[in-house]
Parts: sequence; structure tokens; C-alpha cells
Amino acid sequence: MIAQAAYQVRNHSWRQIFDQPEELSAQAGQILRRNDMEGWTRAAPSLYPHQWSWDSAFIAIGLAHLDTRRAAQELRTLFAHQWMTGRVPHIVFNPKAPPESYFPGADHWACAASSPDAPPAPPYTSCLCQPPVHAIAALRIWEVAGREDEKAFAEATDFLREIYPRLFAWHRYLATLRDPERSGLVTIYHPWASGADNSPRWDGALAAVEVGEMPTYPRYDLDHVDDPSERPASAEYDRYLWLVKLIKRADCDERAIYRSHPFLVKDVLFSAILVAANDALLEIAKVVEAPDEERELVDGWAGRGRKGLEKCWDDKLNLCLDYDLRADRSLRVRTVAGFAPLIAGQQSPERLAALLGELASPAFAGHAELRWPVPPSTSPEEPGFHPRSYWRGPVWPVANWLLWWSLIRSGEPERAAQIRRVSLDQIAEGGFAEYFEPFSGKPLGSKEQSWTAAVVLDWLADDVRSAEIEAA
Ligand code: 2M8
Repeated sequence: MIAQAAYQVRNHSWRQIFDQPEELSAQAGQILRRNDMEGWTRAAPSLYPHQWSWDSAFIAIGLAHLDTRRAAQELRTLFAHQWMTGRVPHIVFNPKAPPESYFPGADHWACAASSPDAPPAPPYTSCLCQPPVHAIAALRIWEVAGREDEKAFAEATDFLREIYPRLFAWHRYLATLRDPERSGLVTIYHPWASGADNSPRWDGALAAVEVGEMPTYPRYDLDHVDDPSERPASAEYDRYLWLVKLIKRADCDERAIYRSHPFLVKDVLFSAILVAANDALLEIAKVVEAPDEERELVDGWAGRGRKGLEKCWDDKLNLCLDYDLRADRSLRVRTVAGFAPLIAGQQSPERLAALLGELASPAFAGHAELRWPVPPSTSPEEPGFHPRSYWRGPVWPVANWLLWWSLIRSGEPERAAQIRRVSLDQIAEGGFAEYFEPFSGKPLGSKEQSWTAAVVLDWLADDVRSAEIEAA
């Protein structure tokens, strides 16, 4: 039976703090404006002064409600730094960021620019990538523009025509070079590529990485948080930087990395986002009248992804598990990534029921001590859980957005509405934080995180529009 306790509404609502949806939405808009760098948006004002790939996609979704042209520009700027292989870099470095603001920064990655596949530099880019939310964002911009006026809609349609080949190349890269086995699952070779950097999902695979000789390095990130425990530990950072060193030694070349790299993992969340993004790309392909062969390919990638995820399903945990290719074993850790089939969509009714049950159970959103009934990034029942440490336990609004969006796609509007309402309550109380301590609700990490503001804009768009119509 699905535990309903998780979905009981607490007595404190965002509606009590913000009388009108426009107020919370206006605050979100101000954050995006403050983080605006003219054509692209910093992921956060001080901790993350560069353009991050999947942050930009979420930011574009939020911006669409302020200005669809500016939203399109966000993606355009990112894709201007796409590699020849189709890879969209996980960071495009801001040349104007103070040199001691983020490590590893542009200097550390500059040698990646000598790869024959790299885009012209500067600006420099990393040679990792992040989950492909971009097609979902592009489609959303077009849908929002469709509710504006004819001119905005025509421009957004032109934008889809312009971005489609780039999105197609991006997805083809992920379906081929990042999945040489054609398993439907994307291989990551660095935890940063997952977007959930220090999640205990990676502990088992990282434990096997032997760190060699490395110079000392700065931890500028620790200057931007209240407590170092909010960020990854130094043993984790050593491994992150060691893996970067090996990737650079392999000239950022996937084939070379695949041969020798000690960290090779099939990431189920990344793969599920790719499936959902392929569904979006198929919609875009229809709008732009892309050739049939391309549509068939995209459809095939989505189908293969769903099958791949099916193989990673664990009946006992009711979750999907990542797979460590080097150790040839599943990584048995309960995290929000396990809800991957929900994000991929089109699951069977039995699978959907199992996922919903798990989501509402005490292992996740139904845990009795949570401040807000939304799922912690790692189940509090896991030994690797830590309530303050980054992706080891805190609640991430952006992860809640993904679940909300997926629940709507899965025909579960009431559960979706519940996650949305509780997430807004959490943000109304704690601000636009990067993540939240699950038991106290304390805001953690960066204080004005762009993607948190962006998801608020998307969540409130309909309320704001209704209020505007009422007032007119
Ligand atoms: C975090 O990752 C960066 C490295 O990419 C970091 O910790 O320095 C992650 O939360 C990632 O998912 C996010 O894209 C990035 C910027 O918000 O920060």
C-alpha cells in the first residue's frame, strides 16, 4: 500500500508567507537577473561563477516564463561551445571570473582545448558532460512561446530549427561514444558528469580508484559555504582531481578513456534523463520536419534506453541501480536516482505503483522525521547518508522538479501537485538555496542558486498567469 503520510500537508504553506504567487515568482526572477551574464547565467553568484550545462537547461526552463528569447539564448550560448563529437561541455568557463573563485577552473582545463574535437577557445570548457536536460528545455521554451503571441511563437519555432541539429548531435554522441555496448545506458567516467557528485552511489566505484602523485590544490568551494561538511570531503576531491588528470592524459578521447580509466559507470539517472530528452527531441523533430531516418534513430535511442533501465531494476529495493563496469556489479545504494524509470516515463502500471510506493515510503519522502515530505537525495536508511553533505542526503529542489515533471508525464497529477506545493513551502521558508537539510529544513550550499529560482518560476507560472488574467 502506498504510504499517504508522506503527502500530508504541514500547517505551514508558501501561501502564508507569500500572499500572492507573483511575490515568490518575482524573487526568483530577481535572482536570475542578478546571476545574468548577458546571454548566459551563472549557476550561482559566488560558488559557481561559470556556465554549467544542466543548470543552464533548467535555467532556460525558468527563463522561458520571463522572456522566451532570453531563454533560447541561454541554450544557444551553451551549444556554441559544443565539441565536434557532439559533446556539450559540463562547464563553459567565464573568462571574467576572478581566478581564485572556482577550482578546477579554466587553467586546469585549458589543455583540453588542444583536442582536435574541442571548440575554439577561449572561453575554455571542461571535457566532461552532464545530464541532457536541454531538449526538454528547448521544447518547453517553444510551448511557452506558443501561449504568448504569434511573433514569439514564430521565433521559438525558428529557434527549434536552429538548435535541433545540435541537440541531435548531442544525443547521438551519448547513444554511441558514451554507450559503445549499445546497452541504452550512458557511461560516465567522472562523478561530476552525474551531476550528483558525492552521492554514495559512487562510493563503491571510487574506492577502487588509487590516487597517484598529485600537487596540492586549493578548495575555493569551502570559502562559499557556512560549513565544510556541506561540500564533498577531501578524500572525494582527491579522487575527482585524479580522475581529471587521467582523462586529460587520455586527451579527453572516449575510446582511450574506455580502455584504461578506473571509474566507468552506467548512470541510471543520466540515462533516464536522456530517454525523456529523446522523447522531447522527437517532438522537436516533428516541429522542424526532420528527416524520417533521424526520427527513427531518436525513437530507437529512447526505446533502447528504456530497455537498459529495465535491466537495472532491483525488485527488492524497488529502485533502479547504477552499474559499475569495472567491477561488473550493481551499485546497491538507495538514492533519488533509483527513480530513474519514473523520469524515463512509459513504465508499466506495476512498475509505476512500485516506484510511487517507494517514493512515499519511510525510506524517502515518508520518513517520519523530515521537515518537509519531499525525498532526500539519499535515503536516510542508507549507511552512506549524511543530512548536510551535498548529494549524500540533503533535499534538492531541482531533483524535486524532475520528479514533479515526471509524475505529470506519468499521469499522476495529484502526487505531482503535492511535491510542487511542498517544495514551494520549503523554498518560501528557507530561500533559494542550492539544497536543504532534510530534518531541519535548513538551507545549505549556495544561497542564490539559479536553478532553484528557475524551477520556482516554472512551478508558479500557471498561478502567476491566472492571477494576471484575474487582475486584467
Ligand atoms: C555541482 O557540481 C560542481 C562540479 O560540476 C561542483 O560541485 O563544483 C553539482 O551539484 C552539479 O550537479 C551542478 O551542475 C553544479 C553547479 O550547480 O554544482
